[in-house]
Amino acid sequence: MRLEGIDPLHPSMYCVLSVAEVSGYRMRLHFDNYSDCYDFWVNCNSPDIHPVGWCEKTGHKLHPPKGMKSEAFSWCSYLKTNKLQAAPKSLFHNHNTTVTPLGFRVGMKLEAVDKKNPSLVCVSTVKDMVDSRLLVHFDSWDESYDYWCDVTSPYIHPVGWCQENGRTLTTPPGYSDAENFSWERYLEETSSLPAPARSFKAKPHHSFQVNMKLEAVDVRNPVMVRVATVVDRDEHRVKIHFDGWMDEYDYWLDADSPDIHPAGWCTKTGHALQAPISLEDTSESEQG
Ligand code: MLY
Repeated sequence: MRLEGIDPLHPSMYCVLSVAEVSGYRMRLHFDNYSDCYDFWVNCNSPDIHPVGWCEKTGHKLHPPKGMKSEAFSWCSYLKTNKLQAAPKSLFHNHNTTVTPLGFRVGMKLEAVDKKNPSLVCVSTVKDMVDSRLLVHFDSWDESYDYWCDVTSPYIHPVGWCQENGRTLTTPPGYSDAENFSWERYLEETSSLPAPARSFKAKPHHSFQVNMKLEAVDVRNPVMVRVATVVDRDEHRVKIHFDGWMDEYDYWLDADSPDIHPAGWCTKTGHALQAPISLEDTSESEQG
C-alpha cells in the first residue's frame, strides 16, 4: 500500500512511501524506488504518516519516487500505471484528532535545543505545523537538525529563555556580531515574530521508575522489540537497558517515545518479542 510520510532523516520532507512489512502494530516503510537501506519502522498510529493526497490538500511539497520529477508526478497516474493501492484513509489514526497549537505560527522564532548536540540551545524557527506539532528548524543550518515536537516539548523555549536562565544562546553560523546578539535586532532583520511565551506549555512529568520492565525497540536493529529495563531516569527521559545485553547498548529515550511499550504489548499487538539472552548465549550468537 502507498502513503505519504516524513523522512526521519530529513523531517521537513514528505515522501512517497510504501508499506514493505507489517508486524503487529508496527510497519516498515520504504521510499519508492530508493534502496531498502533507508527503510524505517513506525507504529501504525504514527503522526508522521498520511494518506495519499494529504500533501496536496495541506499545501506540503511531496517528494516523488526516485527518478521522477515533482512536476511529472501525480498519485492518480502513478497508482494506475503501476497498479498500486493507496492505503485507505480509515487506516490512519492520527488525523484531525488534535487541535492546532494556539499562538504558534510558521515563521515564528524560538530558542530550541539541538537534539543532535543537546548542550546547544539555538536560534530557531517554526518551519511547519501539522495537527498539534511544530517542526523546529535551526536558523542558517541545513534541515538535518530539524525535528517535530509538541508545544509541551522540554526542548523548546521562548525567545529570551537563555538570557533569563544564564545559558549561552547559539546564534546562526556566520551571523555578524554574534557576541552582541540581540533578539530585537534579529527579529527586525528577519522580519519575524517571536513565538509567544504563553504558547509554550509544561509537559507533565513521567512516572517511569528505575527497575521497571518494559518492551523497547532496539535502535540498532529496529525490526526488534526487546525485553528491557529502566536503569536511569531524568525529568523527561528514561535510560533503557536490554535485559541480558551489555550496558554499552543502553540508551536514553524521551519518556513519550513511540518506541517504548508496556510489558505485554508485543503479545497483545502480534509483534515478536526478543526475550532476554542468557549469558551463555552471549559469546556465540547475537551479541558477538
Ligand atoms: N559540531 C557540529 C555542530 C553542529 C550544530 C548544529 N546545530 C546548532 C543546529 C558541526 O559544526 O557540524
